[in-house]
Amino acid sequence: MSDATTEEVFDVVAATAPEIRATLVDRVGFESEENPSGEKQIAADVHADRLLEERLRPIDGVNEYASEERDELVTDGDGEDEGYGVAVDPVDGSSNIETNNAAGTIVGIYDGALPASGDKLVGAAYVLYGPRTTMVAATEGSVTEYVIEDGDRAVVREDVRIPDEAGDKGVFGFGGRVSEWPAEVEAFVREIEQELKLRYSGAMIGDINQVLSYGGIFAYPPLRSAPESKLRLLYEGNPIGYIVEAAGGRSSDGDRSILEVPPEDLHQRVPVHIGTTEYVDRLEAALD
Ligand code: FDP
Repeated sequence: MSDATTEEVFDVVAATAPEIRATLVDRVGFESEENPSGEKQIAADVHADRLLEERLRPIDGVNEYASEERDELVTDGDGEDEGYGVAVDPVDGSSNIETNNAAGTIVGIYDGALPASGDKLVGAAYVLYGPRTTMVAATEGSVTEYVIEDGDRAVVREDVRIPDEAGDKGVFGFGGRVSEWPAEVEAFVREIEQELKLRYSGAMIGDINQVLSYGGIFAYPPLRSAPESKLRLLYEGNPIGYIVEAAGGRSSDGDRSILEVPPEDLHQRVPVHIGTTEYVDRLEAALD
C-alpha cells in the first residue's frame, strides 16, 4: 500500500478526469499564448491545468505544483526538500484533439523540491481518454490499471506487467521526422520493423498504453536539429519511465535510465525511449 498523499493525488486526478475529458470537447480552440516550451496552447490545456492546480495543491503533503502549461513553479515552501512536488502534463497529445484522436493526462509525484530527479518519484499515473477513460498508476514498484467512471477509479488489472517478449502483437512508435533521426536510430527502426508493427498515435499516452499492453517500444529520439528532442523530463519522461520500469520494462535517454537524468530546469527536454527491456537494451547498444 502506498502513502496517503500519493493515493489522494491519484484520487484527485481520477475525480478531475471526467471534467478534463469534457473540456476536450468544449475547448478545442487555440489560446493566444504559447506554453513555456513555445507550443501553441489549446484552451483545454489551460483549463485542465487550472483544475488540477486548484485541486492538487490543497492536498496535505503537497507543497509544490509544476505544469507543462505554466512558466513558474507554484510553491507553498521555500524550496526546501520537504513535502511532495507534483508535476503534471494536463493534456498530453493536445494536437490530437482537433482530429478527435486519443489524449491523456500525466502526473508525477516527487518527494522533494522541483525540479527533482526521477529517482525521487514516489508515484506516477496517466489517464487515457480513449473509448474508455482509464488510469494506470504506479507506486512502490507495482502498477495498477483502473477504469474511471463518474470520477471514481475501479481496478481493472492489478500488478500490470509489460510483456517480456513482444509477440505477434508487439508495436513500435517513434516520433519526429525520419530525416531528422540520427543514422543509428533509423538503422535500428529498419531492424525492428521486421519484428514489430508500427503504431504511432501522436499522443505519448496512447502509444505507451499499447506498448504496455503488447510489448515493444515507444520513442521520441534525439533529432539532428534538437539533440534534447521534444518531450519534457519532469512531466513526461520521468513519470512514464517510472510506470514502465515498475511494470518490468525500461526507460532510457539513450544512455541511462531517464530517472537518472539530472534535472536542471522545470521545462527541460529529454530523448525518450521506453518499453520492453529487450528493445530498450538493443536501442542503447545501437546508439553506443
Ligand atoms: P503534443 O505536442 O500534441 O502534446 O507532449 C508532447 C506530445 O504531444 C506527445 O504526447 C506526443 O507523443 C508528441 O508530442 C507528438 O509529437 P509529434 O506531433 O511531433 O508527433
